[in-house]
Formats: sequence, C-alpha cells, structure tokens
Amino acid sequence: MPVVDIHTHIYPPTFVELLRSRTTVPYVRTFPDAPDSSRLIILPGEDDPSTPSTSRGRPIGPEYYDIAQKISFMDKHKIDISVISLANPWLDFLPSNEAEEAAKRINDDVDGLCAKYPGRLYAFGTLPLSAPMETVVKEIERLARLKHMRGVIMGTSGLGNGLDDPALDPIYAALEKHEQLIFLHPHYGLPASVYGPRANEYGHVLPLALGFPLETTIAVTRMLLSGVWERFKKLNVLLAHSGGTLPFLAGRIESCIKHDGHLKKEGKIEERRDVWDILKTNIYLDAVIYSEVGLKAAMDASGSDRLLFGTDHPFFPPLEADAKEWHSVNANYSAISTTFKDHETAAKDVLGNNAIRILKLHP
Ligand code: 5CU
Repeated sequence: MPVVDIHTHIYPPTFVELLRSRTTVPYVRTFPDAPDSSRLIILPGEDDPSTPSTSRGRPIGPEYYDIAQKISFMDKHKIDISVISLANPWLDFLPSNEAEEAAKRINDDVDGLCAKYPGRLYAFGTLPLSAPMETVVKEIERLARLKHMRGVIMGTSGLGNGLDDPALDPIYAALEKHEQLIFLHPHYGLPASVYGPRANEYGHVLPLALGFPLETTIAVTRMLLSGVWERFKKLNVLLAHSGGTLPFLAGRIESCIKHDGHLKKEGKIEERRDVWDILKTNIYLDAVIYSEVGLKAAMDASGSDRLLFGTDHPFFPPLEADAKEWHSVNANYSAISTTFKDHETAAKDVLGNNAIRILKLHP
C-alpha cells in the first residue's frame, strides 16, 4: 500500500540564500542572545522586539533545505512518495522585476530535486504572482511541461487583493486548462490585534492553530462568493489543514448565503452552485488535522475519495531531542486509522491511492 504525503515543504538552497540576504520578514538570521542558532522568520510580526527570543521564528536546520533529510524523514515514517512544495511565504514578497527569474530558478531547482529520487518525489510549483499577468500565465504553461510538477502552491493574497479578485481569472483559466490544481495554503493569519495584548505569552499557538485555518476558510469562502467556481467549473483546489474550518462551517456559510437579501436582489442566489456541491466537485482536503473529529468533518464534507494524507514536514518537529518519530505525523496517521477502522479501502485511499489518482503519480 503506497503512502503519499502531499503536504510537505522545502526551502530549496537557492531560496534559503535569498532569505539569508534579507533583513526584513521573511529572512533567516541569528540573534545576539543565541548567536549559534539561525532562525527562520517568516510570519508577519514574528520578529517584534518584544517577542521572547524562543518565539522569534523557529530554528532552521538542514531539515528545511536538504532533500536527503526529506528522504530520511520519509523512510522513518514509511512514506513512499512526497509531493513537495515551497513553504510560505513563497515569492509573495518579491518586487515585480525579480519574480519571474526567481520562480523559474526555484521551480527548476525543485524539479531537479525530484529527479534525484525517481518515483519518490513530485512537486507543486510556485508562481511569480507579483510579475505581470502574462509572465504568470507563461510560468503555469512551463510548469505543466516539467516532469515532476503536479500543480501550484498558492497563498491567500493572490495579486494582493485576495482570491476573489477578478484579475486572477487568466490564472484560474490557465490552471484549469492545464489541469493543474492549486494547493491553497495560509501564511498571513489574522490581524495581530485579535490575539490580544498577551499574545506574546502564548508562542505560536494562536496564529498557527487559529489564524492559519481561519485565513484559509475566509479565502475559500470569498472565492465561492465571487463565483470563481461558476466561471471555472473544473478548477480544482486542494485546501491545507483539512480546509481550515470550512467543513465545519459549510452549512452556516450556505445558510447565510440563502438568507442574504442583498445577494437575492442581485440575483446571485439562484444561479450559484452551492457550497456542498463545490466541496464534493472542486475541492480536495488534506488530512493534516491531527484528530479524528476534524478528519471526520473533512470526510463528511468532501468524501473519503477527496482526502489526502499529509505531514506538514519540516514544521512541527518533536520538541524532545531524542524523539524517534514525529508526534505530529503519528497524530495524522492515527486519526486516519481510527476514522477508517472499519473501512480499509477508504483508509488506503486517504493514505495514498487518492493522491496517486488525483495527481497522476504513476510509478
Ligand atoms: O510553524 C509555522 O510557522 C508553519 C508555517 O509557517 N507554515 C506551515 O506550513 N506550517 C507551519
């Protein structure tokens, strides 16, 4: 039975070099109180001077950029195939004139890493979203021809105005035409003010456990409301972290739409596809939710044939230096085995067969 990890990141060496050359978020640097440990600072506000040094970013070691470490992590956790993707914040921060060249370099770099381990690695590419539209579309076309690429990873900002921005239509059209799915992943979280004045005392828990999933939920709901899936009926999107909170909130979203006088007046209620239809037709969900309760909601919303195992490696490593396995990975494995305890075929689908079918990972 193949196990496929579709949520697993890398910062290829060329990207780490770029981060080391920078002095504003995102960047890699050491701090005076721990001069021997490089820290990866990526999330907005993560380097605020009032933040304790232990919550300024995260220590960055070779597990973030060395592909051999990805393979040994896969071996340790019995993962046969990984679909790797550049981790956040991708190329969102680059000035327009640097984005095209950076995207090509990084996508070629990642495709080359996959080539080193035939049959074990595939990838989602990265788009130069700050470049002119024509450049972005050209990179989608180029990615569709690269041997190991199976879609693109994207954040929620799009061209700067979110994923409901009609200016994104040429990108959605190109992705739909080339059958490349979007792996939609959060990065920006929620405004820091919602976490309150004591947020610094709680490490990364509030932005990662709540900010990330809500960011995804809001982004995808905006896509729904703006009619993206009425215009692009075959556009497929894989949502990180089991869809944020979308499976849990889908009924409420649907009800709010049905009861909205403004939408009714604009004639937008009758012609639309409902949330449940889109969840079962255009949306795939990863199984990176760490519990049976969340996984069951994802399964109920989209179906076990649309759920795909993931780890989020190299994030969420064990804190104990002598840990043999990663608790985060085992939590995802265990949620699958308990959720599907009486459904062996569905368990195998979620662990690997769905990814092989959906992403065409022919051995
Ligand atoms: O720990 C984190 O900050 C992250 C992150 O930035 N991106 C991700 O995919 N998982 C965890």
